[in-house]
This record gives sequence, structure tokens and C-alpha cells, in this order.
Amino acid sequence: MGISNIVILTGAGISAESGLQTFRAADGLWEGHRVEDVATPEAFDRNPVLVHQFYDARRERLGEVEPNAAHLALARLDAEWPGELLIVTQNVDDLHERAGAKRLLHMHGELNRGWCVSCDERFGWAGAMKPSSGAEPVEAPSFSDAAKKQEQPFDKLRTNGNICPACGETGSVRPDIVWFGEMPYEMERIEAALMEADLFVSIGTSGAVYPAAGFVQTARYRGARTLEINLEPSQGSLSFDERRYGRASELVPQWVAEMLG
Ligand code: BV8
Repeated sequence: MGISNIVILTGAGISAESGLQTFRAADGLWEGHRVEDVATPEAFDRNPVLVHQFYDARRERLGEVEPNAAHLALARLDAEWPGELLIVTQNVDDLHERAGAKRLLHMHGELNRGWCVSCDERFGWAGAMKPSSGAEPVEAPSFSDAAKKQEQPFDKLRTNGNICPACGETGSVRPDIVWFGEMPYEMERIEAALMEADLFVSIGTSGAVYPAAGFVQTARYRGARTLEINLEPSQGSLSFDERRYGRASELVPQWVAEMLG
């Protein structure tokens, strides 16, 4: 059966060799935090400053890392694959885009985006999101349309303060990220691609978080071939026709070279 339509799911493991921590750290903590203390809407209501500090630190870290050979190989496949292809990432980092991938979606959101819970606008965001300590007064900037058009991340216009670039509200901006208990983004587009897939490939994910961990079942059910590329067997490894274990920066370029022949 010729392979034409490919769906690729990636997780934290593909960014590990770029220096970004994965989730299943030995102590089960997430950069020292319990998931329920930093990645749930309840946590944000309870302690928004802690949640902002957690995401501000990860957003800052992004500026210190680069895409690795696995990201670059997928960007090459994206550019040269004649059939349908969709990269569905669980990652909130921007390393796939910075490697050049275009046919890509972030099902759990992005660190470089903000969402105003007051006016419901979403926009590019760079820098800290934690409300400024109120030391220096922050007057509302007049640039809503520029930011709205996301031509420029909010921060480039101001350096501090949690102010919505669309409505000027203060303290109403949250990370545009899917927290536990929240509905992942673009589920229709993902389901549609899985329905048409001839090949489903899972790279650098432990298969611990749903609905992403269930995609392999959907793909199999539709008759797609399934391949897992990971450092170790994932929780769903038995659901894959083929499994390759090792480092993404080595195995993904090899696999892409095979696909592009
Ligand atoms: C929802 C954004 C309603 C935040 C994230 C069914 C059963 C049980 C539970 C549930 C269920 N359905 C829903 C749930 C609840 C929950 C869930 O799954 N809980 C788990 C913990 C049991 N799911 C939800 O709440 C989801 N929402 O269900 O809404 C709904 C219902 C139906 C249909 C639609 C919606 C929302 C979940 C999203 C939460 N947000 N991220 C942020 O990033 O700050 S999840 C976050 O954790 C990541 O995005 C990712 O998804 C997950 C971490 O997993 P991985 O990326 O796989 O990372 P991990 O560290 O675990 O593994 C890394 C792997 O890489 C390892 O296997 C390792 O071996 C490998 N590796 C390491 N280095 C390398 C490598 N591989 C190759 N090379 C290397 N160098």
C-alpha cells in the first residue's frame, strides 16, 4: 500500500536534545512543580503569579535553545513530501516552526501566545506575562490593531505589565496554553487528518496524556500503518506496527531519508 497521507505526533522527547526538560522527570515533578499547581485552570485561579512565573521561565528558556536535527528533518519532510502531511505537536515550544515546519499545529497551545480572558482575544506574546509588581506605572499602550494583526508580539512594544493589547485590560492575560481539564485545540482538524492517514508516526512522547495518547488507536482503526520513534517504549507502544528506540536526533533524520528515498 503506497503511503501518501502522513500524520506525525510529537512530544517533549523531540525537544529534549535541544535542552528543554521533558515532563516525566525522575521526581515526577514538572520543573519542581506538581502539574496540578501550574497547569490547571484551578491553579491559575488559586495562584496566578506562580503559574505566570512557571510559564515566564519556560518562555525565557526558549530564547536559549535551538531546533535539533529531528526538528530540521521533519521540516525537510514537510517541504518535500508530495502527499498530505500534518505535524501535530503537544509541545508549546516554537522549535518546529523555527526549524521551518509549516504543516504544523499546536494542540496544547504555544508559550509565545497570550489569551485575554476579558475580551477573548489571542495574540503573539514575548517576555514576561506576570503582572508587574506595580512599582513603575504602566500606561495602556495604543497599538491594538498592530498587535491584533499579530504583526508584532505585544512585548516588543512594552517591557512589563500584564496588559491586554486588544482591550487594554490589566491582569487579564493568561498563557494561550491548554491546561489539564481543558479541551485541546483543533481537534476537528486532527480527527480529519487521522481519518485520511495512511501512516501515523509518534515521536518523543510517553503516551501518557489524552486525547493525544489515543490517536494511534484512531489511526489503526482507519487502517493506517503506525510507527513509534522514542527513547524507550511508550505507554501505548504495543499499539504500533513498528517501533524504533533511540534518540530522535539520530532516528528521525534516518526515517525521513527513507521516506524521501
Ligand atoms: C481533556 C500544555 C476534555 C501545558 C499539556 C482519558 C484517560 C485518562 C485521563 C484522561 C482521559 N481523557 C482526559 C484525561 C485527563 C487528562 C490526561 O490525559 N491526564 C493524564 C495525566 C492521565 N487530559 C486532559 O486534561 C486533556 N483535556 O481531556 O479535555 C476532552 C475530552 C475528550 C476530547 C477532548 C477533550 C488536556 C491535556 C493537555 C494538558 N496540557 N501541555 C504545558 O505544556 O505547560 S499536556 C503536556 O504533558 C504535554 O503537552 C504533553 O501532552 C504531556 C507530556 O507528555 P510528553 O510530551 O509525551 O512528555 P513526557 O515527558 O511524558 O515523555 C517524553 C518521552 O520522550 C518519553 O517517553 C521519553 O522516553 C522520550 N524521550 C526523551 N528524550 C528523548 C525521547 N525520545 C527520543 N529522543 C530523545 N532524545
